[in-house]
Amino acid sequence: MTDLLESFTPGLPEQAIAAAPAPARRVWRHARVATLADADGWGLIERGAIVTEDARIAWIGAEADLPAFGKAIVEEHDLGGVLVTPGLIDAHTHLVYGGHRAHEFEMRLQGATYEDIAKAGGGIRSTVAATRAASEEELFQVASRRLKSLRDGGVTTVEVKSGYGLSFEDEAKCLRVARRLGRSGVTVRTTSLAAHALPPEFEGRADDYVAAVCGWLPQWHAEGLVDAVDAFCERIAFSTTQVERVFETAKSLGLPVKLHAEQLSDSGGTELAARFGALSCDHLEHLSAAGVAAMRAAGTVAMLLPGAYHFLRETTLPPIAALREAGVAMAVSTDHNPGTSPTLSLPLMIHLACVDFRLTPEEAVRGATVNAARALGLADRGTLAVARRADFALWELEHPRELAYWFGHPACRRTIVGAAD
Ligand code: DI6
Ligand code: FE
Repeated sequence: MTDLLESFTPGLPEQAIAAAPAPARRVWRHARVATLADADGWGLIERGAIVTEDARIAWIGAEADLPAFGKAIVEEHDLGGVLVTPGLIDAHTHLVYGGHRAHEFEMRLQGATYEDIAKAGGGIRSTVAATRAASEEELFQVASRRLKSLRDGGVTTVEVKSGYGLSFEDEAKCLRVARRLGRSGVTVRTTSLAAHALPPEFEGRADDYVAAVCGWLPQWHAEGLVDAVDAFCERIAFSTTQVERVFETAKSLGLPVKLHAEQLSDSGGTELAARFGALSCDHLEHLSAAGVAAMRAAGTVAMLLPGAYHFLRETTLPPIAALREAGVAMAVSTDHNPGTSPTLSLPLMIHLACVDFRLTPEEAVRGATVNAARALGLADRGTLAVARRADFALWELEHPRELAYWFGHPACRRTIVGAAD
């Protein structure tokens, strides 16, 4: 098998330089390709090839049908028969934070609940204290390592939420870190989750905090720090009325919204989010039939987070059958965060989505590709097709169903972002 790094030819041949700005055209041959390009099925191409031009796919099909590009090909890669899928998309993470909460995990194993710990001043607030105490550089260093782990598991696009700063400057600090992470190659979409928890200085003044967040959002937006707006709608966090104010501000700025909804109880957040045309509603363990109908009507993606379900030892499942029946697109992400889902493996979430939530392997893989792209409002990725982003993951596997089968194995051989690194 040709080693991809070794086969990379630094510098362009003279003719290519003379022809600049011709695109860097690469051919990736000898691969079993799962395109996911049709509405159903894996879209398998047994002995496939992909031609990329810069960061886009220019041609994809059976290697036997490869057009003759001649000298226009600047690099050729023999993939040695590996499985190629669209790069995975982790569309719900809280990647930027200080410290960790292993001690709370121990407390929960001894019987304390997540809500008990939150009410006693632990939980999100303890991570807020650690995040405020950390410098921007420190946060960047730890978050970079986390991002590398995600990428080692096949991820080429990731959403990163703020939500552990909870002040104007600390939220901005986390969003800047997220933006900087996006310069590493992996695409990063940033989300403001300032309405995640009530910071201690606003104790007993939730409405005032929400008003402050509504004042801060336009400033973060003006600095180019925010791609979307999220909130935690829950009895231990913010009410639908408060979330509505945050969403009104987002709307006035032209920013899409999404919502942590019905995770611990049914608070009706989903219906509210659907009214604002939310990209996704996330968690959904306690989603009602009315919530499913609202999501269907709005075309909102159901973001399933089996890591948090597992880690909190939840017993109420999201209404998967009803979502499927209604034709609501289901996505799967890590929800990486220090309190409820400290995982950095999206393939492991694909496995849990099958075993615990009863998704089929194809549904789960679509959840981490096609539907995750939709949950981020990104139409240019999630499948392998002409004109899409040339973001792939290469797997030491024979068939994509194995992504759901093996668990805890590092099967990803390499990710390719924008056709190169
Ligand atoms: N739901 C979650 O699962 C995370 N945030 C949220 O709104 C948990 C965040 C944490 O416990 O630190
Ligand atoms: Fe979350």
